[in-house]
Amino acid sequence: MNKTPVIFLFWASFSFFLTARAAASDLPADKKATKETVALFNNLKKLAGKGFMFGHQDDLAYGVGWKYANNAGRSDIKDVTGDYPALYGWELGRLEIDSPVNLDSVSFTMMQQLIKQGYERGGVITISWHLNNPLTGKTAWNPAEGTVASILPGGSRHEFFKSWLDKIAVFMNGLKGSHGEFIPVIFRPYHELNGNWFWWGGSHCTPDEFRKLWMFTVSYLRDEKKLHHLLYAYNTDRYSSKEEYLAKYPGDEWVDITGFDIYQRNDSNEKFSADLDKMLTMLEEIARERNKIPALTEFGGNLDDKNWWTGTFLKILSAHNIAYALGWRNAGQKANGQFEYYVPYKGEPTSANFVKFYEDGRTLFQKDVTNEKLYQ
Ligand code: BMA
Repeated sequence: MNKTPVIFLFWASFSFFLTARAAASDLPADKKATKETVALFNNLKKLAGKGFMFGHQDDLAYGVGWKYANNAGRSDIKDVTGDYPALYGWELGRLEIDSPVNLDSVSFTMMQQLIKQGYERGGVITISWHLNNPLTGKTAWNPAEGTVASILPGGSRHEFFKSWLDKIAVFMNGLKGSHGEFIPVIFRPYHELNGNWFWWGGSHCTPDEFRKLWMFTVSYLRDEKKLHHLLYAYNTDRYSSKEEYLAKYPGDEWVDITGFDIYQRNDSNEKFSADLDKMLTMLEEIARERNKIPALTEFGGNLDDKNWWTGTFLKILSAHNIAYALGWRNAGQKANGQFEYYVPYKGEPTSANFVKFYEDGRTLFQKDVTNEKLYQ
């Protein structure tokens, strides 16, 4: 008997399977995403095998002991390494109430310019949104019961909430590169969604309400406002199981990046390392199973240890394949007396160790990603 037809059939169905998979993995949640956004999506996936991008929140706006104004071009990361981060985090909280500056006093006009600078250097932009409570008018940290239900379609605050998303759309539409193309943005709304501190978090809404909020937000921005330069990042805080991570997950067609936030606070390096390692392992499994990009969407370590960057953080991250890690903001001395920073600044005790971290082949900074041409 001639076996060729059987082999051919097998081969044909196998290659169809491969093509279908590749096609499915080519496009983000927005099937009409601009070509730069699609390129970023695919390049971030590839990047996860080479190393991870180092990111910093508000990096170009201020650092410890300085504010933008007359310090154009400055960055705490650049002061220490001579290079900028690969990823820039920005924050839109209070844009929704027409404030000219965000909740951390960064002017939105300036933010748009700085986003453009980072992008023109080949860097990546991610934006979070600590939006006020749309039911009470208080801050994001006011978890009044019923807030999420009130802004869903049919809810008493739904139309009002749409006016907030309209303002997000105006801001995003203002992000253009020098050739008139939209600057791709990794948008990260409703973050730390399993924690109880924000009005959208934890027990303050049901899984169904959260999913509806997520899907409404994505479809409103994408289909109504026609924004096609956003990738969507779903992110929890620390979590203990894949079930917990996915409890409010809206579905693969609504998400591009899967991440979580982690702060070491008073944990020993051993405990922090074990926790981080365990969560990254689960995150990578989730991302692999769902064809998403795994990322550490916010982190903060214990910088009392001078060797934390290579001795603790890099040791764990080297054993994993995530696309990026975003260090939170270097606020410095705050009005409430707290001294807040998460990455080194000139003269800070972990700086020398951070240079070693920078020099390691697995960490990617601005010069590395400029070479990667992530938008092509
Ligand atoms: C928190 C702190 C606050 C800040 C908020 C939003 O973790 O850094 O100072 O206002 O994030 O950026």
